[in-house]
Formats: sequence, structure tokens, C-alpha cells
Amino acid sequence: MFHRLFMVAAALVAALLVVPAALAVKVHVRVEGKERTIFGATAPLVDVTSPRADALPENALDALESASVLGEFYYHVTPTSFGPYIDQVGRYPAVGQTGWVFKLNGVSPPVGANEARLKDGDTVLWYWAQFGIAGGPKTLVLQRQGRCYTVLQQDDNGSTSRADGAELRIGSKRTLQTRNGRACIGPHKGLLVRGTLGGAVRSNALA
Ligand code: B12
Repeated sequence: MFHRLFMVAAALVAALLVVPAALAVKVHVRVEGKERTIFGATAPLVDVTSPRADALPENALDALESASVLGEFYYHVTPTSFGPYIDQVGRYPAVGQTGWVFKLNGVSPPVGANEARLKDGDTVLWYWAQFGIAGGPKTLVLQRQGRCYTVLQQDDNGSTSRADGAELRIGSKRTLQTRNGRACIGPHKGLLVRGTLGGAVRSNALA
């Protein structure tokens, strides 16, 4: 009897020791659709847990799954020779020269989402993209210094520059042209500010 109790206790301790490997990572997640934001305009921190029993490190596909649970949006994965491919998020499927791509910390990884591993504090951006001769769209990043905002643009390699010609959107009604990607605005209580530029993926939102 004592032996059996000891074995049960030992199994419980072993199980508890395994748990840390399955703990979630906390990453910023945003999903930008064709015409609107599908999830997390402010790129909130999301707990991402690997759903697999082997507790492999969490990846960019897990981040999409976690966001889809929190935001109750649809996405679809197709198995391909390269691995799992996300061929639809929200309303729009990948068709022709358009599709769904992701960036990890501003860079487009050259691997499938299931292979892009995450660590605490990472930023995952999924977005609808239209590809042309020049490649995919740049993604915008909004920064704030006091009452001034700077809109930056990033290419697939994460190379960053000022988004010349960008506009600031303050709430849903007001827009303001930036100069070399920068503009300062007065009080705008309760309204979020975003950067937009034709052909680029809208920025994160900031207060
Ligand atoms: C066109 C293309 C795309 C288009 C697909 C458009 C569409 N209508 O579906 C878009 C721009 C959306 C795309 C996205 C991505 N792509 Co791509 N893509 C290609 C490209 C140039 C041609 C594929 C093709 O059309 N083949 C012809 C058709 C007839 O064959 P197919 O098997 O049906 O092709 C489908 C799959 O390849 C799938 N697909 C496309 N890219 C990827 C990437 C991965 C990881 C998977 C699993 C499937 C997949 O979409 C194709 C069309 O439906 C290849 C390079 C190449 N020359 O193969 C890269 C390529 C396949 N892509 C690649 C990558 C890395 C990606 C992304 C992961 C980039 C990112 N950081 O987001 C994403 C996928 C994310 C996701 N949604 O899961 C890599 C894969 C590397 C690897 N070993 O895993 C390749 C090889 C380019 C490279 N050299 O880096 N891609």
C-alpha cells in the first residue's frame, strides 16, 4: 500500500516537473486584414501555449491560434509539401498574388509559421499581403515621443526607415499628414492613433 502511494506521489512530482516546459510564452500579437484589423490593434501581450503534447517551443502558428481563440476569428491551415500553410485568415483566402504572411520582430522569416519559434516579448504580426514585382508590402510601425508620433516602415528584412508620405489617423474621423513620417498632435483623449501609407500595412495603434 505504502509502495503504491509512494509511486503515485512520485508520478505527481514528475508531472509537475514537466509542466514548466509547457508554460506559455507572452508575445505581442496583431493580425492585420485586407481592409481592417482582425486582432489586436495595439499588439497586446498574449499567452501562447504549444498545443502539442511534446511541448515543443511555441511558434508563430501557435500565436495565430491563441489570437483566434481570443478574437473569435476564423483561420484555415492546409498541409503542403513545405508544411502547414495558412491559406485563409478571417474572410479572405490566399488567391493568386495575394495571401497571408507573418513577421517576427519586424522580419519575415524564410520558414513556415510552425518553425518560427517564439520567446517572451517577441512581436508577431500576421497580415494580408498583395505581392507584385517589387515583392510584398512594407509594414508600418508607430512610435510616440510625448505628443509627437513617428511612422516607420519595415521591409521583409526588417530594414527600417521613416515612412515618408504617411498619414496619422486619430480615431476614425481625423487624419493628419506627416512630414517625413512625423507629426505632433494635441490632446485626443480616448482616441487611438495609427499610421497609414498607400501600399503599406497599417501600423500598430497607440494612445
Ligand atoms: C507564391 C508564394 C507565396 C504566396 C502564396 C500565394 C497563394 N496564392 O497562396 C504568399 C506570398 C502568400 C506566400 C507566403 C509565404 N511564403 Co511563400 N512562396 C511562394 C513561392 C514564390 C511560389 C509558390 C507557388 O506558387 N508554387 C507553385 C504552386 C503551383 O505550387 P503549390 O505547392 O500549390 O504552391 C503553394 C504553396 O507553396 C503555398 N506556399 C507558399 N508559400 C509557402 C510557405 C510555406 C512555409 C508553406 C508551408 C506553403 C507555402 O502557396 C502556394 C500557392 O497556393 C515560393 C517559392 C517557390 N519558388 O516555390 C515561396 C515559398 C514556398 N514561400 C516561402 C515562405 C517562407 C513563405 C512564408 C512563410 C513567408 C512569411 N514569413 O510569412 C509565407 C507563408 C505563411 C503562411 N501563410 O503560412 C518559402 C518556404 C521556405 C520553407 N522551406 O519553408 C518559399 C520556398 C520561398 C523561399 N525561398 O523562401 N508565399
